[in-house]
This record gives sequence, structure tokens and C-alpha cells, in this order.
Amino acid sequence: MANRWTNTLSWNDVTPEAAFLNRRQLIAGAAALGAAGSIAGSVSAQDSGDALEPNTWEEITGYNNYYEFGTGKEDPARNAGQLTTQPWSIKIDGMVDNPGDYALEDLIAGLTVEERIYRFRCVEAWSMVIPWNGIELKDILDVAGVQSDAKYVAFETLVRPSEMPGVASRVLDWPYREGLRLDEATHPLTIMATGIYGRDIPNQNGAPIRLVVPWKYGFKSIKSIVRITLTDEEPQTSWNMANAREYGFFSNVNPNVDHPRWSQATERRIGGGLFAARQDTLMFNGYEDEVAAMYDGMDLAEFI
Ligand SMILES: Nc1nc2c(c(=O)[nH]1)N[C@H]1C(S)=C(S)[C@@H](COP(=O)(O)O)O[C@H]1N2
Ligand SMILES: [Mo]
Repeated sequence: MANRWTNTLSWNDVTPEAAFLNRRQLIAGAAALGAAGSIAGSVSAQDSGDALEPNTWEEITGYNNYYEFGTGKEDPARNAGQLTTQPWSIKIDGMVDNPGDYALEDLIAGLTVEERIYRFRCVEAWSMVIPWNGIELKDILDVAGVQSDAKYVAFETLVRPSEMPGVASRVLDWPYREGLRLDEATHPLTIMATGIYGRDIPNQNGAPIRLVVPWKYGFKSIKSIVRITLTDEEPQTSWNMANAREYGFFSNVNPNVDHPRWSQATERRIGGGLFAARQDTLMFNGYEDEVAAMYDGMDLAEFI
């Protein structure tokens, strides 16, 4: 199956390390456009001026937020290696036709894993570009059979104190929880990632499977998921529970709405070096064309 979102990339995204992935994506994108399509046609006007390029494997796997393994940026790489990720099952419950405990390999058997190179913007105002391998969340929800009265999807991360030194601290109320509105969850940009650079996703990045919602601040992209619940009520989410004034349910990337303690207008690209200029943060992290319609008529300064 072709990558429908190849057009979120520019030619400038291609680095030697990622070149093989990009070439395959561009070929797939061109094929999807049909005989009249061109490779150039898969580059969006919005991105064509950007000088983005994917971060290196070392940057992506060495600078992380995963508080179950500690609050320092290098704690997850240091401490997450001990996490047992096989076997792994995900409980899917709530408003679904087929609730149950699904072995991960059964749940995703037959579903398409795609390469998606996405911007990733943490609420702390740093960013990366990450070449994920993942499955559209919608495809996974279809296995469970979402009922028509469901309005939200709630997610929970594993809590395993014997392997997660960070959960001894009360820095968050475990399990780590996140949630999306159903239209956000079934949007084609929303994926469940199982890989990076074509390799299994490392533990510190959320093995064996984590959410990626590229137009929202990074904390929405919950790691190492063990439970997915369909519900008709807005779910509780960890950072909103910890500080509702600073972290809302939506948490869409928005350069025009500052965090109460810092500006969100610009960001520091990891790997750019000590003297690199900060970059302008893009509305919806650069995915405005794809997602803005979901928030039509909403006051984005109110619904943070
Ligand atoms: N379970 C869990 N998921 C989590 C976090 C966490 O602490 N625990 N941190 C979030 C935050 S703040 C960010 S920025 C991203 C970081 O993802 P990365 O380490 O793969 O870059 O993971 C998010 N998902
Ligand atoms: Mo974050």
C-alpha cells in the first residue's frame, strides 16, 4: 500500500542515513499518483522551503522523555533496556464489538506497516524529525469494532515497578494516561509506531508499540500501550491531571498560544548544535492542511 502522506516531506528531508527509506516512500507516492503523477508532485508546497532532515538514530534514541524510567533526558536510554516487551498484550475494552486481551502479534497481523517521517514537537519547545514505522490507529480500532456511540479513545501505558524505576516517584499518577477524540484517533496521520528507521522501536521510545500524533505536543504520543478503551466521555490524561492550567486535553501544537511559563513560538531542533538558530514552530506542527478542519469553530486559546 502506498504512503498517502509522503507529501508531508520535502526533498531536503533526505539524509544519507534515511535515504533508502525516503526513496521507497517517494516511489510509492509516485505510484499512488498514477501515470500522470510525478515524484515532484509528492512534495507539498508548504514544506518545499523547509530545511528539515530526520534526526539520527543516536539523537532519537538518546534524548527521550519516558518518566517511568526517570525524568532525565538520558534516563530512558540508560534504564529502559531491562523492560520485557515479549510477550505483550493490549486490552481493548469499552464501546467495542470485540473486547478482549489481544496478543500484540495477533492484533496487528495482516495490518499494513508504513513508513512515516514526521516532525515531533515536545511541549518543552524542542523538536526532532523521526522516521517512524507504524500502523494507522484506525486499522487497529477496526479490528476491535468501534461502536457508534463511542466518542473518545483512552490509552494506558504499562506499570511494572520491577522494571520501571521511575514509577517509584509520584511525579505523575501512574499509569501514564492519554486520550484522543475519535475523529483525531481515526485520522490517517495518527499511527501506532512499532519501528524507527526500519528497526524495532527501542524500549526508550516506547516499545513494543506507542502512539504518534504528529500535530500534537509530544506528551500525547503515549508509549508502551497496554490498554485502549473506547468511551463516550473525555478521558483523564496524565499531564492534564498533573496541571490542568498548563496542559489541556487537546494540546495541539500552536505557536500563537504560549505555555504559561514559556513561549511556544519557536523550537530548538535537537542535533542542530549549540549555536543553531531556533526554528519557527508551525501551526499544528506543519500539518495544518490535514487537520485544521477538525477544530473549525473552536477557540484554540481556550481549548488548549
Ligand atoms: N508512558 C509515557 N509516554 C510518554 C512519556 C512518558 O513519560 N511516559 N513522555 C511523553 C513526552 S513528554 C514526549 S515529548 C514523548 C517523547 O517521545 P520520544 O522519547 O520517543 O522522543 O513521549 C511521550 N510519551
Ligand atoms: Mo514532551
